[in-house]
Amino acid sequence: MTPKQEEAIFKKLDELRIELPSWAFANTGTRFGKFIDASAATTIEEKLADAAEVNRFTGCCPSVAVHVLWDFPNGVESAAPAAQAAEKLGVRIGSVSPNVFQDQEYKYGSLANPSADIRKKALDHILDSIAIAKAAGSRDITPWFTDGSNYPGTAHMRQHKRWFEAGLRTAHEALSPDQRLLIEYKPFEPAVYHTDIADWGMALVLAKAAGNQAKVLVDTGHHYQTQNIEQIVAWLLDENMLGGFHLNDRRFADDDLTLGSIDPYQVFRIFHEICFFEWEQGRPADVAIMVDQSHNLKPKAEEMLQTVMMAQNIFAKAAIVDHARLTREQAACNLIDAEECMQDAFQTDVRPVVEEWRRMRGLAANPLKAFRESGYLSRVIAERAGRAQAVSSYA
Ligand SMILES: [Mn+2]
Repeated sequence: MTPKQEEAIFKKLDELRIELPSWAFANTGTRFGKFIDASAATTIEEKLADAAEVNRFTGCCPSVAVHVLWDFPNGVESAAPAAQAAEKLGVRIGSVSPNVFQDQEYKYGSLANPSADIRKKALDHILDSIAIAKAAGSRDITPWFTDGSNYPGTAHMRQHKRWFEAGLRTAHEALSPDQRLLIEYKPFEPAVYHTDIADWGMALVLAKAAGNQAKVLVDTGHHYQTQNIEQIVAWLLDENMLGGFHLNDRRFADDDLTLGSIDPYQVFRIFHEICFFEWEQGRPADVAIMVDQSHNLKPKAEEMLQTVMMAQNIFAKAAIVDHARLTREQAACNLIDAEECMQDAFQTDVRPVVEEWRRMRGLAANPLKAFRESGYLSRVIAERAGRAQAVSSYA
C-alpha cells in the first residue's frame, strides 16, 4: 500500500455516509412465516436506538430511513417527535418511504389503480409522506410501487404508464426545492406478469416526466440474474439521474441478503463506477447510499454492523483503483492490463488501513467486536422481553 493509496482510502471513508433502514432492526420474515428475535425493535424509538448504536461504533451512519406506515402510524404528527428522538440519539431521520402496497384498497394497484378514488388515496399518501419528510428534515422521498398485473391482457400497460406520469408529476410539485423524489424499480414480485416500473429505463422515463428533482433509485437486488448493474450505474451517473442505492446482496431474486455476502466483486464493480466518476469529474457524486436488507435469521444490529464494515472495505478497495493507469490501458486496448487495474485493487487487503482510519477517528478498530463487548444486546433483550414481539413490519 502506497501513502497515496492510504490517503485515497482515508478520503473516501471520510466522505462515505451509509443510511440504515429502520425496518432492518424489526422482526422480519418471508411470506412463509416470521421468526422472532429477542433483541428486535418494535417501536420507532427502539429502531432509532439500535441504528444509533451502529452509528456509534462505525461513525458513518448518521441517518435512518423510515417507512411511513410502519414508523409513523399517526402520519405527519409522528414526524417531529421521531426527529427529536433521533436527534437525542445522535442520528436523524433519513429517506421517507410511502407505503402504497399493504392496504386492502391497493389490491389492484396504487397510482395506476383503475379506480380514480384509489389513485387519489395513493397520491394523498405520497403527499403526506412528503409533508412528513419536510417535518422531519428529510431530503429524499423513496416510493416503491408494486403496481402491475399477474396475467396477460388484464391491465392496460400504456394507460398505467400515463397514470404514473401524472401521479408522480403531482407529487413532484409538492417537493421543497431541496427535496428529491427517488424512483425505485423492480422487475417482478409481487406482480409476476408485468410490473409498471420494471427496470431502470422505465424509472428514468418516469423520473424525467415527474420533474428535475426526480432521480432513479437502484436497489441492487432488483435486477434479473446476470444483469450488468454497474453499467446501469455508469449510465445513470452520466445522465445525472442516479439518486441513490438500496444496497443488499442476493442469490436468486430479491433476497435482501447482507451486502457482499454472495458476490463482493459485483459490489466492487458498482462502487468502482462511483469512484471512477468522481475522479474524472473532480467532485463527489451526489448519491444517497442506503441499505435495504431484511435479516430474518441473523441478529439485526450485528448484521447491520457486518454490512457497514463490508461497504467500507469495498469502497476502500474501489478508492485505490489507479484511474489514470486504467484510462491509459483502456485507450490502448491493453485488455489484460486494464483488467489488472481492477483486480489489483480488489485483491488488496485494505482492512489494516480501514482499521487505522477508525483509530484516527477515535472509533474501535473492529466495530462488531466492540459492539459485542459493549453489552448493548443483552441489555435490550432484557428490556424488550415480553413485549409484543410478533409485531412485524415486513410484508
Ligand atoms: Mn429497496
